[in-house]
Amino acid sequence: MYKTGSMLSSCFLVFLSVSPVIGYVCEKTAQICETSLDIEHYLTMSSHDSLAVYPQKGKLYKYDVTNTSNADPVPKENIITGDGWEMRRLLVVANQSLPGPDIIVYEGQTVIIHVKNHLHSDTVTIHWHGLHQSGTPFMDGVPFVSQCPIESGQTFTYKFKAYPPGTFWYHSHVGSQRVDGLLGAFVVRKNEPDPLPEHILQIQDWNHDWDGNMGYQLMVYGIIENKTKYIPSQSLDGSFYSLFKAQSGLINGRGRFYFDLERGIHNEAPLEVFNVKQNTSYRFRVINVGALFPFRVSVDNHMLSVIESDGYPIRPTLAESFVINPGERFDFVINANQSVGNYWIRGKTLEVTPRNTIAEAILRYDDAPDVEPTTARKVCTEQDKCVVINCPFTYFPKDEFTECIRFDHLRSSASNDPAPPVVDGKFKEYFLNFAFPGVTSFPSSVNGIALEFPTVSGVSQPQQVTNACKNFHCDEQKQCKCTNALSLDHGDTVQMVFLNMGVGRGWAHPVHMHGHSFYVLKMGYAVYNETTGKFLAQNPDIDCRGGVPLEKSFCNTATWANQTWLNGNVPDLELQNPPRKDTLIIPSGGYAVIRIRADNPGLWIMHCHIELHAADGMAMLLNESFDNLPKTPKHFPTCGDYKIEEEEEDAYVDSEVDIEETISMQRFYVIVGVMAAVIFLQLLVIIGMHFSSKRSSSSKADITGKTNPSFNNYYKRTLG
Ligand SMILES: [Cu+2]
Repeated sequence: MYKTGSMLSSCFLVFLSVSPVIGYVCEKTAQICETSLDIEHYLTMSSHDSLAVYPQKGKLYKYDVTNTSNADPVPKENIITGDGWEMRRLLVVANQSLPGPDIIVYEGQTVIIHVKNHLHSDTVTIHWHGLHQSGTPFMDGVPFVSQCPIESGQTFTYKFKAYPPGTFWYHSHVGSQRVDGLLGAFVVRKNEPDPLPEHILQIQDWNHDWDGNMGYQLMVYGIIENKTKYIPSQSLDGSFYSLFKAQSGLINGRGRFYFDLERGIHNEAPLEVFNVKQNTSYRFRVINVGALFPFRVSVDNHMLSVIESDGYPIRPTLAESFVINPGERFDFVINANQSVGNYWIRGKTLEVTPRNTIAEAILRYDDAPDVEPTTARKVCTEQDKCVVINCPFTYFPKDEFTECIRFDHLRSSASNDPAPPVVDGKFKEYFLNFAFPGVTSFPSSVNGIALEFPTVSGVSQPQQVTNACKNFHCDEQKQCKCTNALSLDHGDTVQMVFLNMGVGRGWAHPVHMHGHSFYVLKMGYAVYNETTGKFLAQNPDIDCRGGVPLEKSFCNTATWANQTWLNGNVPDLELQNPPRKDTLIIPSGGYAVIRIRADNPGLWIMHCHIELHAADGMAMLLNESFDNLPKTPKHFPTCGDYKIEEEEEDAYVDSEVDIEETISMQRFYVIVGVMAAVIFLQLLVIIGMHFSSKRSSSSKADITGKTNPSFNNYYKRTLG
């Protein structure tokens, strides 16, 4: 059914050395890389052969095995374990695996991926997170923005250029379907000689009971368990996490459920193992594919040299650990310079109360025994402090002897990639507040506006987009729900100030922009207590306005407190070596100044990458260079609402009359026909009687009438 043949022969499928997933690696010299993703429902802790399995001592056994000492374990490669919870959970996955197959291609190749929706009842789309889709905005995989959703049974073929090089991933962009497991790594390798050997590490929070839709409903209506309301946990700085309840953490789809984290009692589910050779350096490509929680990632006994984020290089920075938020990627290098053995790879959320969640995997040196590590995490002391990259706040509590290198402290290592400059008449600045402003209700929004998605493919059916915000009265202290789009003119330098301020702050948001990797010029953080690290006040650089005191302001129409900072005159902008990102954490009470050059015509969504916030409306569209939109491919699918308008209703009623008339005419003809038939039969009877009276004097041949002109004439007169 798919065009495989010569295309696929230029590529090959491999078992990646560490991953249980069959991945796709395109041959370096190929121009076209073609593969497919089959989207299906699937269950954790089961396979077609074993039906259901349970974990014990890092192995899996078929459900009916009662004595594991004389039974063969079930190979874990074919089983999505999640956290090993035996009650199976419904997933939506690609190619029956979690994460889905790694897709690895080289810079500049043309990628063709056939996505077939085998789900019985849900639509899908696949977004290629971090790829710019220059010239192909209709391949960005966002339902009702870049395409119509792929319906059950349909196949949609994505085709785009692999650019830029770096660590990316793919995931569903439909509702909160990503939480159900439809995700995987997408790596664009550089065409460079002798790259380091590499591993892909996908980390995520995990709830073994709920699918994405259930999680969303519980966010809206509250999580009540055992007649007790679930209280969101808090970060070190006092900001809150949302209502996705993580029971466990996974690395490459594997984790274990801790019955008692303090005492280390868990369900013995198998973990992911990364194999390394002693005295060799490895590149780890780390992706947070989770729903909500940031993870602090470390490797026991090994320092990490962080070299890249979101596909763009940063000056190598040594650290004990780094923090990675949903949607972000960090690449680090480690040198396997310790004694041969097993070492814990740890991911830990930044929750302080009332719980925290850990993800674990094993770094195993060649020739080390197949046992679990017994290593311990680095102890941070006054003399030997731990350094953490990408803190979403400024200080750890003083007694933790841990120092932050925030993202705004990092610099690009690219030699010639300065920020787009301010050009007279071609510079625009926007203040965008990602928050939950409100008095009685607190919708996820940007500047108080929750995004209402179009009901058509926005990029290819732009004239049919209704509910544009210009038809609504959105304002300083109001909430709105509409199709919120910011129009960007071609070639402009666009400076955006992402905020997390006003009455709706209190939760940090990882903001993701499609179609671009923006330049991070400056970040402003909240004011904190330097000893405890706790939040004191929001950053004073921003004037939230709104005509009300700050503690009541929705911060929907913010500006610089110092008006001389307008027109690109913000002090201390890093213009020469700004690092680039497509996903950046905006801490509660803080801001980030970013720039893009509007050189990629398209309709791009920009949203919080916390799944439930995005699904609830914390998103907006960038309508970039509308006049220069690339032409959509021939026969590109269209979709939309169907509503009966007033005139059409009349037409519908008229057509009903027509139908009735048609029916009555048909009845008339039937009645006439029946009457004619009756008359004809009566005539036949009369003629029959006439002929039978003559039969004695004429031949049999006359019965046909052929030789009897009087019969023929009579016949003609009657029915002619
Ligand atoms: Cu958010």
